[in-house]
Amino acid sequence: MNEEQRSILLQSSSRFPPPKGTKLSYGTAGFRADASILQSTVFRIGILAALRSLKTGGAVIGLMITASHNKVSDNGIKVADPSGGMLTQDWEPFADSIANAPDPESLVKLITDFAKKENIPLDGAKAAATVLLGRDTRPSGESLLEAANKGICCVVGAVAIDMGIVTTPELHWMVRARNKGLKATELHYFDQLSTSFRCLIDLIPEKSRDNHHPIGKLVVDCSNGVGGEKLQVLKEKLNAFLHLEIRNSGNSGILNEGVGADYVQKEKVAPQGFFGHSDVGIRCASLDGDADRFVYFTLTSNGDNKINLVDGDKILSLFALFIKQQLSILNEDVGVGVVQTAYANGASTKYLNDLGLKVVFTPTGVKYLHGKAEEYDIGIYFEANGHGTVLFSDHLLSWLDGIKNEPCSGLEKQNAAKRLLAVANLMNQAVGDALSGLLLVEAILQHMGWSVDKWNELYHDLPSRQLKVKVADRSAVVTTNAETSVEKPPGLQEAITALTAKYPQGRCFVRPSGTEDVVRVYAEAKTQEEADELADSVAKIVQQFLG
Ligand code: G16
Repeated sequence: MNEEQRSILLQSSSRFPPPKGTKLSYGTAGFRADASILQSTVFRIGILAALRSLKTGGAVIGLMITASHNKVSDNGIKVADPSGGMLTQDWEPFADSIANAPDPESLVKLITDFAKKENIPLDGAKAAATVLLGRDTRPSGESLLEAANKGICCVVGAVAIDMGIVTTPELHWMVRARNKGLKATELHYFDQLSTSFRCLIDLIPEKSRDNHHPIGKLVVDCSNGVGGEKLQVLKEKLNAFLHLEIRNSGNSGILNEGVGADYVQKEKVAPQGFFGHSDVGIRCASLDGDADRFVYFTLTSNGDNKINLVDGDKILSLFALFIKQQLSILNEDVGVGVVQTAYANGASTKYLNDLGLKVVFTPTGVKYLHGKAEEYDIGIYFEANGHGTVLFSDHLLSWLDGIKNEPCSGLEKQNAAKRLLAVANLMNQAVGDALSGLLLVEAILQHMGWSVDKWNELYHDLPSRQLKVKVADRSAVVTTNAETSVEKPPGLQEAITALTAKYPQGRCFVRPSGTEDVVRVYAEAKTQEEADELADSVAKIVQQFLG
C-alpha cells in the first residue's frame, strides 16, 4: 500500500470509531445490530467491498443496507459478490476482523496484510473498483449508506453508485446483470419480471383455460417495508393479468411490527390490517422487510386472526411439481435437486421424495442453500420462512433454447421449453426474491386452475412450533449435521434427544440465530399440543444450560 492510500485510510477511519464493548460478527446474512452502533461497521464493509471489486478485476460488488425482518431500530449490511450471490464465505473472517479492529492503525494493518495475502493491488495504479449501494426504508438507512459510501471512496480508484431505495433482491439482480454486461436498471428488472410472467400466462393451454374459474384477487401484506412501493409498479404493469391489492405498504404502520412474512410464518397469525370477518378465504401473501422472502396464507373462518399458513416448503413443492410436469412433457432426464434446511416440515420432504426428487439439506442461510442448488441443472431451494429461488444451469438453458426454436420438437415440447425458460427469467438467479416468487406462484396457480386451498392440500404439515430463547451468550451453542445436532455445550443434545423421544413423530433442534440475539428452538410432533409442549420443554432446557 502506498503512503497516499495509507494516510487516506487512517484519516477517514478515525472519523468512524467502532462502538466500545461490542463484538460484532458476520452472521447468517452479514452484520446486524442496533442501527446506532453500525456507522463504523458499514464504513469498514464499504472498504471491504471496494477491495473485493479490486480482487475480482473490477467486477461490480453490491452493498445493501438492511436488517430485513428485524425490528425497525436495527439495521445491517449485506454484501453481494460479482455473481450477485452472497459474499464468498472465505472473506467472512476478514469482515469480522476489520469490523472489530479497535483503532485506525490496527484497521490499516489488517487491510495491508489481507491485500498482500490476496494479491489485491492497493497502490492506486490504474485500479478501478465499483460498488452499487442500496438501502431499504429504515430511517437509519440514509446516514448508514453515507458511511458505506465514505468507506468505498477511501480506497483509491473505487467508485460508489447509489441505487437508492431498492429491495435486497433487486440490488443483487443489478450486480449480477451488470457483471454479465446486461441492462441492469430497476426498469429492466421490472420489465424482465413482468414479461416472463406474461409469457407464462400466455402459455396456459387453451383447453385448461376454458375449464378454469378465475382465481380471484391476491391481497399482499408488504410488512410496511420497501416491497409495497415496488409491488405497486408490478401491479400497474400487470393489471390485466393479476388482481392485486396491496396492504401495509409503509404509508402508516411500523416496519415489521405485527406484520410481514417472518411474523406471519413464526407466529402463524394474520398480520395487522387483515380481518377474520372480511378477509376469510381470500388468497393472501406476506413479504418481509426487504422483500427477499414471502409466504402465503388464508384467514380461517373463526373471526379471529388464525390462519392457514402456506409456507416456503409448500411454495417449493408447488414449483417442484410444475417443473417436474414440464420436464415430463420434454421427456428428458434432467438433474433436478431440491435444497432444504432442518426447518423444513417433515411432510414436505416426504412429498418431494414421493415426487421422485432428490432432497439435500444445508445449514440455515441462503449462502449455503444457493451454493448447493447451483450444483444441479435445475436447483430449487427454499427455507420454510419463504426465502428461496429456482436456479438453472447455462447448459440446460441452451438446451431449452434449442427445443424452443426447433419446430420438429412438436408444439407441446416447444411450449414446455418456453415455460421453463420463462421460469428461469422470472426467478431471480442471484438470490431469493419475494416479488418474482410471488409472480411464479400466481402464474402456476392460474396454469393449474388451483385455489390456494387446493394448493395447500398438496400435503398436510406435521404440527410444529418455533420459539426464541434469550440467553447470555448464544455463541455458546455450536451445532453440526446441518444444525440438527448440538455439539456444545456438552450434554445439551442428550437432553434434547431424551425429551424428543417422548413424543410420537417428535423432532426437535436448537441453533443460535445469525440475525437476532437469540437461540431458536424448532419442534415438530404428531399434534399441535405436543409440538408446543416439546418446544417449551426444550426452551427451558436451553435456559438451564446457557443461563
Ligand atoms: C436471513 C437469511 C435467511 C435466514 C434468516 C434467519 O434472512 O438470509 O437465509 O433464514 O436470515 O436467519 P437466523 O435464523 O440465523 O436468524 P433475512 O430475510 O432476515 O435477511
